[in-house]
Amino acid sequence: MKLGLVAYPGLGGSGIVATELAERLARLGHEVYLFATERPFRLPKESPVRFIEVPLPYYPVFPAPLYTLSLAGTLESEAGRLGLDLVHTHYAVPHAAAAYLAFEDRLPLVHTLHGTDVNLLGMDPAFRPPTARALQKGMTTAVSQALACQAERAFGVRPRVIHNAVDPERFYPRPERKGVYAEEGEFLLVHASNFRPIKRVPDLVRAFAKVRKRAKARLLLLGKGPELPEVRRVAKELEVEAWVTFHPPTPHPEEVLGAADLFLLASEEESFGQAALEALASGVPVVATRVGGVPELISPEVGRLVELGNLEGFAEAVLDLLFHPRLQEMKKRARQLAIARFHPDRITKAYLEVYQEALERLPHRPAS
Ligand code: GMT
Repeated sequence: MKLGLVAYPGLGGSGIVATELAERLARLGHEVYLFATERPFRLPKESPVRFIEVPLPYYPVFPAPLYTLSLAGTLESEAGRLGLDLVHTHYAVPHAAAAYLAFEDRLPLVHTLHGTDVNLLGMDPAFRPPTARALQKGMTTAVSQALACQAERAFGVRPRVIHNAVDPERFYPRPERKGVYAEEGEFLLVHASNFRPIKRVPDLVRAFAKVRKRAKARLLLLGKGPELPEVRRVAKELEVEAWVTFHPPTPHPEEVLGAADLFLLASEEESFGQAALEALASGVPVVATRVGGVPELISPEVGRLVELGNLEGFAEAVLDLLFHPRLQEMKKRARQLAIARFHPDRITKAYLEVYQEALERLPHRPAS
C-alpha cells in the first residue's frame, strides 16, 4: 500500500507511536510517507519512511500560522502526486478535520486518538464539532479502552482499541548501565515525560522526598517541558535536589530506562502511558496513578497503582516494591507481559486490518 501518516513531530507520545508504526509498515514493504511540520525526532536518518514537510506559513497580518489549512492542502496535493491509497492521522486535533477537508469521501481515512485530543483539546467548544464530524466520516482507533469510552461520549464514534506497541529488541534490561546514573547502593527511580502540568511531576518529587527519608534512592527525570522550573523549585524546597537528576530529552531513552529499578508516573490523566510500557519492556516495574488507560498495562504482578493525589500511598508503593522479596520476579514478568501483549508485530497487524477494512469501505479513487 501507499500510506500517508500524519503526526506531530515533537516529544509527545502520539508522534513516537506514529513514527514507529510508519517504520514498521515501511519495513514490511509498504510505501510510507510521514507528514509533519518537521522531521520527527525518533525517525532515524536511514529510515525507509519518506518524510514530507508540512509548511507552517506565517503571514504578519494573521495572529497564528495556518497549520490546519496548510496540512489539508499538502495532503491533498501530495496524495494525488504520490497516489496514496489511505491516510492515517495521529492525534485528532486538528489532523482529523484537516484530512477530511482535504479528501472528504475520496480517500479512506483512519484516525488514531491518543489522549488530550479527546479529553482536553477535543472538549474545547470550538474544536469539538468539526473534529466529531471528521471522525464520524472515517475509521477511528483509540490507544486504550478507557480512551475509546471517552471518545464515544465526546464524538459519538466507537473506536477500535489498538494498544500502543513497544520494541523489545530496543527496550530491554540494562542493569550494567545503572552506575552511569546512580551512585553505589542507590536505587534508581526514573520518570520520563514532556513535563506538562497534566504529568504532575512536582507531585512525583513530593512523593520522592518521602521515599528518600526511608531509602537511599535517586530520582532521574528524563525530558523537558513547561513544568521544569516548578519541579526544580519543589526539589529545592524539600531539600532533595542533591538526589534528583535532570536528564535532557534523548533519542535513546532505552539506555536510561533499562538501567532503572522502578519507573514512576503520577499523571492526572493518561490515556495509555507509552513511557510506562517502555519501562515494562525494559524489565522495570511501574508505580503509577490509577487514571485513564494505565490500568490496562499495569497489573499487580508488574507494578502498583495509586489513587491520584495520594502522595503518601505513592511513596509507600515505591518502598513496597523496592524492598519486595519478589522484585526480581516482577521485573522478569514486566518484560514478558510487554512482549506478550504489546509486541510491534501484533499491533502492526491490527492496524493493517483496520486499513483493509477502510479500503473495503471506500474503494480507492484517485485523489486528484
Ligand atoms: O494526549 C496527549 O497528551 C498527547 C499525547 C502525546 O502526543 O504525547 O500523549 C498521549 O498519547 C500517548 C501515545 O499514545 C499516550 O501514551 C499518552 O498516555 C497520552 N497522554 C495523555 O493521555 C495525557
